[in-house]
Amino acid sequence: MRPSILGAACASVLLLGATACASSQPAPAAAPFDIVEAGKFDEPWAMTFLPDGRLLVTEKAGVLKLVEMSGPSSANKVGRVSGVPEVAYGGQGGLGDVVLHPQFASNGLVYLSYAEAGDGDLSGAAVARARLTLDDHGGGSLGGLQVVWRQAPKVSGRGHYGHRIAFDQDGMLWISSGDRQKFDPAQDMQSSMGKIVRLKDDGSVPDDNPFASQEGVAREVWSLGHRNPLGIAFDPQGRLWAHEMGPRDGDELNLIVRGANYGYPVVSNGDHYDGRKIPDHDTRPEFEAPKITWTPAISPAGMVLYSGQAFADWNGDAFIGGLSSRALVRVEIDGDQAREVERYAMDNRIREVEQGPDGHLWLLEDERDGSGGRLLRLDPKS
Ligand SMILES: [Ca+2]
Ligand SMILES: [Ca+2]
Repeated sequence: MRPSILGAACASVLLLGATACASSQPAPAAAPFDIVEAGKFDEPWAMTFLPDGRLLVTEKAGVLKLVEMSGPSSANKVGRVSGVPEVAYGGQGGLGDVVLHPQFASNGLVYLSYAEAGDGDLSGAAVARARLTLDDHGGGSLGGLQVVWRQAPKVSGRGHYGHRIAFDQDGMLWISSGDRQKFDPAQDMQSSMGKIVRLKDDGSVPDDNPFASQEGVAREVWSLGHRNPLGIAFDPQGRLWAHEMGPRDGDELNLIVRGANYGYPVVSNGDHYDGRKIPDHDTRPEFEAPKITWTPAISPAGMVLYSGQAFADWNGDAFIGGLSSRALVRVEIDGDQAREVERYAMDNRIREVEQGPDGHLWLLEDERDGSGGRLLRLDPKS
């Protein structure tokens, strides 16, 4: 039986409906898992498991690591994969996401996102793919690197690259493209900033994209009006969920609808950091409203839709890492609605969430004051 999961704050507003409940914070939950430390990395950002159970981890400065799980965490062997493209490291920029091609087992293709330098101090997110070859010494190399997408245009600043990657069940490549802290480009169809992008696996634009009949950048756009989406994941029905950092408060979880406009920077349930108000979502119903908004912010980073057996009660739930909230957030999805049901306090900012081949949940902590970020495995309490 599922334990009672509604905290007092949530239950007290339950009569107001799911949305009101979702935007309040559940009481801290007692974790039904033990936390096992499985490694430590310099500014870790993302990870993905290989079919054989080994793990790729990106480090923001531009290093790709390979972890061989060999039982006790202290014995895990960590090697290096060479051939990573040069990254524009600084601020929020550097090496970002890592995902496998759906046919990785036969083609060996790995996709990486990163901040790419342009002229002067300009930079932009990029996604490249390359063939991974592993050696016998716990490391490997990337070959035949090919850039399949570039955020356009490159701009100044070092923030809000977004650049999370996911493949859908049809083998399409999806990229979240942050607004680079430039605001209005999120509404400009000739900028890829503040968009969710859908491409074929080689970076070409599918004919059935919602704006494929337009010119230029618009052709790659699936949805617009986003701020800084740092987590995207498909549910078992093939629907895409994406969270994004709000400005001051107003973090969002969105169900991504073909061609929809999510309203940033015209509307947000948060406001600007300098105190200027941004009209809330409910003032402009023509924009797609979030399924969850968080005030105070959780600073969402990383997300999986859980489908394992190790935590059988959690099948179909979304797990979201929290940076400022130093938490792992569990979200229940019911039809096209979603609500936060539990929040587990963690020691540190959580940057990335992944599901392992054994159904365990894995987390990467964010870098902490030059002492690295830990790789954590969550084991069900027996
Ligand atoms: Ca991942
Ligand atoms: Ca607002």
